Amino acid sequence: MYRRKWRVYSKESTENGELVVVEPGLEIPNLPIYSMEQVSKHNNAENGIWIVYKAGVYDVSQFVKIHPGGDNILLGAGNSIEPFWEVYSQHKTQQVFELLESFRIGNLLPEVDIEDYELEIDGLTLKEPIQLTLDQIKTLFPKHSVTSVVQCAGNRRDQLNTIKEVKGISWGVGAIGNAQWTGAKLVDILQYCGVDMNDPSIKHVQFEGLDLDATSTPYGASVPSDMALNPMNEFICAYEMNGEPIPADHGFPIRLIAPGVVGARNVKWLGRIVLSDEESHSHWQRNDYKSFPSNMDSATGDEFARAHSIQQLPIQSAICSPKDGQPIAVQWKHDPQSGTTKPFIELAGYAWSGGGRAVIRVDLTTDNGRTWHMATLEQEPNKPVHHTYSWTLWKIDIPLSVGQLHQGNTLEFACRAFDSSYNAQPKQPDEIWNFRGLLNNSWHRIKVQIA
Ligand code: HEM
Ligand SMILES: Nc1nc2c(c(=O)[nH]1)N[C@H]1C(S)=C(S)[C@@H](COP(=O)(O)O)O[C@H]1N2
Ligand SMILES: [Mo]
Repeated sequence: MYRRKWRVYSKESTENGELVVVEPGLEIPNLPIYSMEQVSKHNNAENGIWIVYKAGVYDVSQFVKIHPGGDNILLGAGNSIEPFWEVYSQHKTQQVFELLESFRIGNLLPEVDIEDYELEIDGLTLKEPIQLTLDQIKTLFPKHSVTSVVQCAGNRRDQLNTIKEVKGISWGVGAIGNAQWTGAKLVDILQYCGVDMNDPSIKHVQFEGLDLDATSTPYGASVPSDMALNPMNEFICAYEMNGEPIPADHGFPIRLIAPGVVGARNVKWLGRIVLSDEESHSHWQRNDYKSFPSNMDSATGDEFARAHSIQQLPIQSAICSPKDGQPIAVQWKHDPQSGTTKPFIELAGYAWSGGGRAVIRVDLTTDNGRTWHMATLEQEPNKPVHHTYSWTLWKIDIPLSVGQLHQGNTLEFACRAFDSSYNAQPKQPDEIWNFRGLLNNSWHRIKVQIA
């Protein structure tokens, strides 16, 4: 461990540095205040590496070189590390908290003032807009939890980029997350406000974020009302993510969770809900998040207007371990059939489908689809097969032959999944290519070398 003299900012700490309990990320009076925007610029060696934990801002530029978890720490560079520490929970110890506080440089500017926060509900069948405070949302309605994936339509865009350049961040397999979200059901809120949910003029439910884009327009999205207002679909105005207040980056204090629907409609920092006969006018609803044939390198306003907005996503799967290009160590295990030990390699990843369709099978191939091995699935129990919104984690031990084991030998794996409607993933990405690089759900392929 890193023995150094801690400067401990805990309320309980004493003058001589002997401490009782360190609670990390508390606001400390009189430290400099930084906005998330300022922090985000410190995400590289040149500007230094800052991270955020709760209300704390930390400069970890020196520590990143000796971090026991290696480069993983850079996932949080210029950003909040809270979601990562939920996963790598070995950080939640007094020693790590002390270490963290020793890098403290400031407090985070609270982006949304909870005292002033209001959610406005407006539009068709309402006489006038209605405002709810955070407290009302938390207390007036039953608390409902749903485990739901938020996946960007651009997840796995990197593969489309290798075919022909696409516009957008070149995401690998990581533009997806799965969490338990807790909050008030959208239908309960609307009912309380007096919305007539059976009125046929309501065709879309629009959602607005509190964040403004470069043109000072709020982020906006909409979902067709038959989807959003069906209680079986479990749309919620969430105030908790994995049992904690939602981290700032993921939508504090309220986020719309639209289970089974593309990430872009899961509006963070939710400020307004509008019942309407038309889709949101936001750029992201009308002129983006739509797919076109691969011969088109752009689309006109008319072409965008005619194209269908991405809502429920198609069946997706990916291999997360080992990583593409990573050298791998072969493992050996006892084979009860032959009574000998045999070589194998362990693969693991995720699978998920939109619209609530559960994953029913994940297959792996080592011979480009001639033969398949079925993976073991880890699934959320007790959810109806057409109302499952969590991802499925899968793993598999793939047997190798002794002839494959020589050092430097390259092995190629691909995975594909099926959902409860037996929707399948396309074999090739070129069938999917579109100029924004959206909806890539072709077989996920990795190449690894025997170490
Ligand atoms: C995005 C943020 C971070 C990620 C993803 C991350 C990831 C990891 C991983 C994967 C390990 C396990 C390494 C192993 O067991 O071989 C680890 C260990 C560790 N990390 Fe981090 N880390 C992050 C941020 C930080 C920060 C900011 C600190 C500084 C306080 C820190 C301190 C440590 C320490 C002390 C250990 C060793 C814990 C132990 O004794 O088991 N990490 N980290
Ligand atoms: N208010 C607001 N909500 C938003 C966005 C945004 O920019 N502003 N981005 C959307 C997009 S495109 C995605 S993929 C997800 C990402 O969610 P995450 O940051 O929790 O992973 O948030 C969605 N909700
Ligand atoms: Mo996205």
